This record gives sequence, structure tokens and C-alpha cells, in this order.
Amino acid sequence: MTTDAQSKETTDGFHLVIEALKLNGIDTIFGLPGIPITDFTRKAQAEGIRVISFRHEQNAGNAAAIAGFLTQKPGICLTVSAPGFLNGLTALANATTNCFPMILISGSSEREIVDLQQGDYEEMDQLAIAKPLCKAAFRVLHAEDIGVGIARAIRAAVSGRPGGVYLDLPAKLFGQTLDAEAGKKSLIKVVDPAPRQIPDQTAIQRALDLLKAAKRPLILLGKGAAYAQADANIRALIEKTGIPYLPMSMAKGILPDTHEQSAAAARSFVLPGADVVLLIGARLNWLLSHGKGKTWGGKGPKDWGGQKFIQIDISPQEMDSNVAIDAPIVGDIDSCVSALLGGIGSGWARPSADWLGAISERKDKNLAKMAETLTKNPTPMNFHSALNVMRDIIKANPDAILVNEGANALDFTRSIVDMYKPRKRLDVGTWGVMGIGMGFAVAAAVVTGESVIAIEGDSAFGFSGMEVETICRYNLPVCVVIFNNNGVYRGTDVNPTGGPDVAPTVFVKNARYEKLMEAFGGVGVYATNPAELRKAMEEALRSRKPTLINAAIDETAGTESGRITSLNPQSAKKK
Ligand code: ADP
Ligand code: TPW
Repeated sequence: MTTDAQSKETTDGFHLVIEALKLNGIDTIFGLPGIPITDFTRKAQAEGIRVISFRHEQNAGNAAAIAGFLTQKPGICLTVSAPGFLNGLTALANATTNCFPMILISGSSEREIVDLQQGDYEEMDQLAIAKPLCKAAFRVLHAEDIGVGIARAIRAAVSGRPGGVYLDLPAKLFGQTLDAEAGKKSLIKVVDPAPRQIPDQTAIQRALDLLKAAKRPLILLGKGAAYAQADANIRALIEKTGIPYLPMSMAKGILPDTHEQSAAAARSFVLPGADVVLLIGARLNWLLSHGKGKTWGGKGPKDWGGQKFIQIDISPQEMDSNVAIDAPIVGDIDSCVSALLGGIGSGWARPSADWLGAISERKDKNLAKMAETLTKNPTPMNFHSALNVMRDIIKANPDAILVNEGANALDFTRSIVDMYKPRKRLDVGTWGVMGIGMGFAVAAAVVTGESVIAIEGDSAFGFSGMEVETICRYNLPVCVVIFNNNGVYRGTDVNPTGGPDVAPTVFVKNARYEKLMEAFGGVGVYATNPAELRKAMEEALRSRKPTLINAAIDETAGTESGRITSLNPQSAKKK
């Protein structure tokens, strides 16, 4: 005979966390097991969540962040306590900086011991450390609060301006038991986690009036516009108004880069030339020279170029952050763009032939110059001759996702390789951070199922290179292409003392990175000319096998800090 109490089913912290995630549509976790979350990873896998295990938490964190960007669902990164948590923190901070929704879930040590600083295993006050680096941070101490904890983390990550959230789960929580029925009732399925934010009609009218009066209008698309998945409305706005547009790096492909209204090839002409600029999901930060200075036609670095700005952003605080915003539109991009479209009737006057003609003249000149450079075939291969191949490959495979990091390898790829579809270009983002490469590549392949091409500087690759094992382990269709010029930026620096150490920017010459991929059963190729590179790329895309192509690039090619030499005091002095 069983007593009443014995017959009651119980659940525990492990299962409640798993059930809460599943209930909210989370089907993948990126992480790295160890105390106290090893069993959690096993149980999550057993209950049908896909658990992608990495070799370093930073890469798992970057994977979670970009999964968030691609899916609008918070990407989950799971780590162990103190060191694992800290390894994941760079990715959490980077996600917050870039407005990518992710949740870093870390196991933590015993609160009572941590707070008295009695030296617990991996003791650290993780919640306090995470707080300033993310949008929100929560800790769950009781199993019955797991539902609320997960719900709050999800809402904080995806609502308003998306960002990183930290969720602290102490080891003891996982083992806590609860009556199964009460446990089930405590879980929350979040309703409408990222509510639309409808703009005010007055704000829309103010913007339309400004746009109508513009003589030389310009639209600037940022990665917020890519994230918002408002592709159809954005395209309609651009095509209906006839206004030229510039995509920021990760906004490339919202409209195909070959679109006739793209002013990308005339950037240095349209920024100072425009009189009214409509920003859609792009901040006027360093990447846009803070909206002032010579880039914008100002006389000195702090001088304002005289443009009027309209800015669409979900964050009201973003307005006036660098220069005055004449017509702020606060709301979600899809709602705001659709409201603007509503005010653009058949009587809309397209921009003047003078403005459009001047842009296309400048574009044609620059594109012709670029085409000439691209057809050269020097020995050794340089960035341009290698990227000429990449450009063709992406054109033939527009669904493939391009991950890109490095300095020259980044800047040249961004300007040379056209993108044809939205959210296909993933890169170093707002911080210009190195190390996103393999984490982004793994997540992009896992969440989209598409082929991934990662174009990597040799230095950039080193930050996450060990994850080629992860790529092989999950047999992902990732082709890593290393632009190997023997060092950071280039490979020609010398030690001025004549001592035995090489210069700080120089690596082992002619390193055979492709053997790293071969070590784990993938395909490795050493390519010394564009024909070899093309053949290897085509084969990688055909076979979908993990591939690493080590492309030998002229070590004298490349400039210090790529295109941002002005931010590097030492090289600025050299100029
Ligand atoms: P980029 O680096 O491409 O210029 P930023 O990261 O600087 O882009 O800017 C992205 C902006 O987009 C942020 O200010 C963010 O608040 C905003 N944003 C993100 N998602 C949305 C959305 N759904 N609706 C409106 N604004 C958004
Ligand atoms: C986390 C500083 C910016 S770019 C770069 C470094 C180290 C590497 C450039 O060399 P690479 O590319 O990758 O070989 P290429 O084509 O120019 O030869 N640490 C972090 N982030 C940044 N941005 C740096 C250092 C940096």
C-alpha cells in the first residue's frame, strides 16, 4: 500500500528549467559542460533540446548571440561557474553592444559560502559581475521561481532594444524537488515577448514633411533593420520613394547590393552630399563618424555637416546621442516603415535627376576602377584577386551565409563581396571584435541549415580556431577560408632590435592551417592562386563537408588596422 505522499509525482530544478525553455520555443542550447551543469546538458538532450557543445565558452556565447540575431528568439549559452561564466561574458557584453538577444545561463556555487567568501569551488559573485555588462541579470534561488526567472530573461532579451541577459542558476537549485503538478503550474509561456511598438502619427508626419522637402535625401540601413525582418516594407519604402540608400555592413543584402538605388559604391560622396538622412536601425556611432566631421562634409572633426536627420529606432534614448535628430520616430522598424509608406502616395516626387545622376556617375567610376583591380592576377595572390573568387561564389550561392572577421580581410570583403539576401552577412559588428568567427559559423549552420562561408584573417581565425573540431563533430556545412598573410594586418614587420623574437604582429610564416581541419576528419586545402581557391570553394559548397581553405596571400598586402588607421595613434603618426 502506498501512502498519499509517496504516490505524488515530483519534479526537480533540472526538469523545470528544461520544460520552461521548451515551453517558450527554445530548441537549441550552445554551451560547455562541467560542474554544476553537466547533468543539465545530458537531461536537456534527453528531453529533445539540441545541445551544441563547444571547446570554449566564448564561442558558445557568440553562437548564442548570432542565433538570436538570426531568429529573433534569445540564443541560449550555458556555462559552468566562475571561469566558464567569465569566458562567456565577452560574448554577452558583445551581444548587448550589438543589440542581439541572448541569455547567458551559468551555474554558480553555493550562495551562503560565496557571500561569506569562504572559498567555495569556483567561488564568484557572478550576478554582480554580469550586471553592468548586460541588459538585465536575474538569479533564481527556488525551484518554484524557475518559470518566472526564464520568462523575465526572455522578455528582457527580446523586448524593446534587444540585448544580452544573464541568468544565474546556483547548483543547489537543480536538485530541489517540487510537486510535479505545482511545478507545471509555475511555468510561464511568455505571451507576445517582443510587442510591436507603433509610432506616433505626429512623429511620422514630421518625418514625411522633412523627407518631402529634401533635395538630396539618403536612407541608411543598419543591422537593426536586418534584425527586424521588415524586408518587404523596407524595400517598398526605398523603391516607392526612389531615395538612394546605403547599407551598413550587416544590413547588406536587405536589398541586393546590385540594386540600382544602392549608393554603397559612392559612400564618400553621398554622406557629405545628402541634406536629409533617414536612419533605419543604425546608430550614429563611430562607424558613422558620429554624424559629423569630414565624412559628413563638416570642416573639422567635430564640425557638423548641416544634414537633417530622421531616425527610426525602438530605443527613445538613442535620439540625439551624437547630433540633433530633427524627426525621431520611436517604434519597431516594421511598424514605423509601414506608417511612412502609408504617407507616400502616387503624387510623391522622386529625388531630383541632379542628385541621382551625380550619384550614379560617381558609382560607375568607382565600380569600373574596382572591376579593373579585381581582374588583375598577381603572384602571390592578394586580397583582391582572392575576393574576386569569393564575389563570384556568393553570387552563385546567394543563400550561403558569409561570416567575416579580420582587418583587411574584413574591410575588403565588405566592399567587394555583394550580398543578395537579408541576414546573410555576419561580422565583427559594433566593437570590431575578433573571435566571433567559428561561433557565428556554427550557429548560422545549425539554426538555418544553410552553407556557411567564413572569410577569416589569419589572426582573427586564431581566436576561435579550435572550434573546427566542433564543426567536424556536428558535420556542419561550413567552409572556412583563411586569408593567410603571415600575421596581424600583414606579415612583414621586423624586430627593430635585431633580437631573436619576431615582431609582435608576425606569425609563423606559411603556417598550414588546413591541417587543423584534416586532424578532425574535415577537408583541408592549401590554395596559392585564385583557380585553386575557386575549385576548392566550389567543391566545399557542393559536398557540404567541413572544409578549411588556407589561402596564401601576399604578406606585404594589407594596411595597419585595415581601413580604421585613423584610430591607431602609432600608424596615424606614420602617415
Ligand atoms: P549598425 O552597426 O548596422 O549601424 P547599430 O547596431 O548601430 O547598427 O544599430 C542598430 C539599432 O537598431 C539599435 O539602435 C537598436 O535599438 C535598433 N533596433 C534593433 N531592433 C529594432 C527594431 N525591431 N525596431 C527598431 N529598432 C531596432
Ligand atoms: C578581441 C585588435 C583588430 S583586427 C586584428 C586584431 C588583432 C587582426 C587583424 O589581422 P588578421 O586580418 O585577422 O590577420 P588581416 O586581413 O588584416 O591580415 N582583440 C580583440 N579584438 C580586436 N579587434 C583586436 C584584438 C585587432
